[in-house]
Amino acid sequence: MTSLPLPAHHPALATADPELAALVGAEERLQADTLRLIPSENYVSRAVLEASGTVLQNKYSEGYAGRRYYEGQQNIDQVERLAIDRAKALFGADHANVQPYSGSPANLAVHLAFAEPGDTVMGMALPMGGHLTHGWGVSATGKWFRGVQYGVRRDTGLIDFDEVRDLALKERPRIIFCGGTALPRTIDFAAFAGIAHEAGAVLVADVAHIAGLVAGGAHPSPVPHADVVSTTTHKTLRGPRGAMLMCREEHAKAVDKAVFPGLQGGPHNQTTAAIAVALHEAAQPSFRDYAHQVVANAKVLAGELLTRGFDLVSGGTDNHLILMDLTSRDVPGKVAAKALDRAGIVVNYNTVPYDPRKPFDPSGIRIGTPSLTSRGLGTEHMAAVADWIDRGVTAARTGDEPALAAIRSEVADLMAAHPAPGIPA
Ligand code: DSN
Repeated sequence: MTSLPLPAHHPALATADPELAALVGAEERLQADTLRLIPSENYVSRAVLEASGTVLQNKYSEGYAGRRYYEGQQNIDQVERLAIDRAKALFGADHANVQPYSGSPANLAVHLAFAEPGDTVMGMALPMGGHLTHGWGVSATGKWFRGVQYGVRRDTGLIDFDEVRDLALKERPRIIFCGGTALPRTIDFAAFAGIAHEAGAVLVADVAHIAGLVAGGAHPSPVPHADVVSTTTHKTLRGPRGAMLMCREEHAKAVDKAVFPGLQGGPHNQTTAAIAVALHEAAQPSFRDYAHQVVANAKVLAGELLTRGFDLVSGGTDNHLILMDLTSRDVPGKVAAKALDRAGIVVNYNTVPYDPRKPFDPSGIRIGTPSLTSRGLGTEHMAAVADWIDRGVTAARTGDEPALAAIRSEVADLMAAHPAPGIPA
C-alpha cells in the first residue's frame, strides 16, 4: 500500500497515516487521469476543499444561529448565516436551511415536516428516473409513508402530465415530488405546481442534479413554483457533499423543526462553510458560463452519440445528463460500464424506463458533462468523447481489452492537457 505515491500537499496526513494518505493520493490520480462522466459528480475548487477541512469540524452547534444549545458560537453563527444568505440570494428563496447532511436526510425531513407516517406521498418511480427518497418502496420514505409513483411515457420517454394529474387527484398525496436522478429533460415546475395546487399537495422540487444549472441560469428555476426546493450541494452546484432545503416563508418553521430537532443533531459546520464558499463561487459570472457550457456540451455529445447509432432515452437531452439504452448494441449496461472504466471513462450503469432487466444488471448507462466541463472541455471535444464511448461499448461486447487500453491512453492524454480543479499536479 505504501508503495503508492504520497500526496505532498497533505504532509501531516502523509506522516501520521501513510497508508491512508497513499489511498487519497491514488484517488487524486484516478480523478485526474480519467474522464469522469457520472452526471452527479464534479470537481470542487481548492477553496471548497480547504473550507471543508477546517477546525469548524471541532464544534458542536445544535440549533440555529442565535438559538444554539452549546456556547462558543461566535464564528459558527456567522458561517451559517453567510451560507443561508448566499443561498437565498443565489436562488431567490425566502428561506434556506443549510444543515441537512445530504439529499436523503433532506428529503426525509421534508416528509417529517409535511406528512404523518402512513400518509400518501407521490414521486417519480426510481426505475423511471426518480429518487429512492421520493416514496420508493425500499426506502424509509416508501416504508413509513404510502408512496405512489408516476413515470414517463413508453413512446417518448417524457413525463405524461395527464397521468400525473389523474394520479394526484385520485390519491390526494400530502406531498408531490418532482425531479430525480436520470431525467434528461427540462422539468416543467409550473405544470407540477398546478397539479399540486389542484390536489392540495405540497410541491417539493428536488433539484439535486440541476441546482448548478438553475443557479447559472441554464435551467428554469423551481423557486417561483415549488413550496419547497430540496437539493444536494455537490453535483452541478460544485460544492461539498451536503444539502439544502429552501422554501417559502410560511414553511420555514416546519422545515427547520424537521431538520433539527426532528431528524438530525449537530450540523457539520465544516460542510456549511464549504457550502458558503461554493455558493459564493456560483454567484460569479464565470459560473454562468460553466452552467451553460455543461448544457451545450451535453447537447453536442448527445448529437454525436445519436450519429453513432446509440438509443438515448427521450431522444436527447436538455440538461447535463444523457441516459443511454444499450439494448440495440447487445451489451448490458453493467458490462459496458465496467469496460469503459477499464478504458478510463467512468460512468454508471442505470435502468432505463420500462427496463426488462434488473436494477443491478440493467440495460443502460447514465452519463453527464459537469465534470468534464469543470476541466475546461468544450463542444469541440465531444466527438472524441462519443467516439471513445462507441469504441468502448463495442470492445465491451467483443471482449477487446487492447482496444480498451488504447482508449485509456488517449483519454489520459486529453485529461493531462486539462488539469482537474482542486487537484494539485
Ligand atoms: N446518487 C445520486 C445520483 O447519482 O444521482 C442520487 O442521489
